[in-house]
Amino acid sequence: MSAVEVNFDGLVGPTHNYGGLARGNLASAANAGGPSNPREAALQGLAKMRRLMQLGLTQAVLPPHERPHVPSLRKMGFGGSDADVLRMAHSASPLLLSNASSASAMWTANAATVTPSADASDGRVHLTPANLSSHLHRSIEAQTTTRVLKAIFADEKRFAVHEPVPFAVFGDEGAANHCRFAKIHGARGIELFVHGRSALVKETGAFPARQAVEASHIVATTHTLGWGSFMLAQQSRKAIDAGAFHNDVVAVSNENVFLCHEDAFENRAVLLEQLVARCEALGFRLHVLEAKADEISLDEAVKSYLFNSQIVTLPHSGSGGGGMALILPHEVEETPRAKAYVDRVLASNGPIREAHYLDLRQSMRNGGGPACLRLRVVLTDDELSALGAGAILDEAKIAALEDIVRRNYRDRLIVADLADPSLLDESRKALDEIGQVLKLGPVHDFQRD
Ligand code: SUG
Repeated sequence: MSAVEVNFDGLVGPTHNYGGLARGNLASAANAGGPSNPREAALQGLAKMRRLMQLGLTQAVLPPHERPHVPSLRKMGFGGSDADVLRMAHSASPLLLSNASSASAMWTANAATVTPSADASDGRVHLTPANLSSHLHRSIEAQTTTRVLKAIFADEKRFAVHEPVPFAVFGDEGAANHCRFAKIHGARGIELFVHGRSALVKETGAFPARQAVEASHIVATTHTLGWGSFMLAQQSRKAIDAGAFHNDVVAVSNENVFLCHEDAFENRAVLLEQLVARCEALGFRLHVLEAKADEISLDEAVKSYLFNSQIVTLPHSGSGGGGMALILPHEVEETPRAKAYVDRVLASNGPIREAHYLDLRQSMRNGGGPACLRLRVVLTDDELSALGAGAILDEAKIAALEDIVRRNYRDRLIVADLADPSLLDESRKALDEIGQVLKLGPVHDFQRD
């Protein structure tokens, strides 16, 4: 079946800030409390979307969420007007307000896990919004994400948008811990669900392992994947403790290509052997482009975000036979051994032929690279034309979003600004305008009251 991969990037929100909230995410910790530039952040993200469109790819966007999230603060017992809620939350605990104010929904690799219809036994596209229960500031994303996905993937004959994984103890971080391999996007593939721990076993290690194997299993079975269509793998403790809080910091796949670090997984040799065999059974050879630990250390991988690149199949060369491009952050160019690795991949005459380096520094400072910023959804032509809302981008929509950002977003924000009621008003105005461009309907709580 012919199908394309659509990247749904998260639009950076008007309150993008550096709260230092994410444990095990070294960039988030290093930049805690520093000033952010939401306008620049959003424009950098939109420039990436435009660049992918210029490469001939189908690009879509998901909206920012309301932040500070007043309904969450009200649930915590703060009352009165919205301005009162902000003021009281700030004086009670700036950290609490900060948790209700992260623009983290921008990293849509954590919005959901997606199974294309080619893999699912019931022939539908399945989406499970991530519960993100490992961190308070992210756990409040699931409800709005579910509404947004239901607005876009509304046609229940073709799409199934499930509820997030139940039981907070079963932490699910979405597609950041999910890889898919197939001869071409539209063919039946094998899906790899990566976890860091079992929710039933006491954790050890410097940093939390966010994804529970129980959550991965629930998502795989809910998506009607039969035993032959998915595998489970464990992130290595070494990688998590080096700052790979999601597997997409040390591994990325596209069709028949797997780019990963040697220390990404526990039992790596067995995993790779089984994966190669499964791909062979589906009729294609898997190209494993593994970076050895002595070529690139885990520290260099985490610092540069080499493996958080996007690998995209370029339409002009047709899927499967080659012609892929890497979309990388500038930080890779600035890390000599990571850049040398990319150059070797390009020179190897394999499927990856091009590398594009982009400036995503505002997002990178919070630990979000190119791959974090996008949710991949493989869609057939029929599914593409059945999408609700107007999330698929064209040049006019990108220009309209840039205009909204330039008019409404601030160019400097520090955590103390989050208590400012006028920031909330500005943000809601921007969200209303974005919703109109994307024809989303009332997905935010403030639009539904
Ligand atoms: O969950 N950072 C995010 C970055 C997510 C990146 N996504 C993927 N790897 N797919 C996180 O750690 C920091 C927010 C703050 O500190 O204010 C944050 O949540």
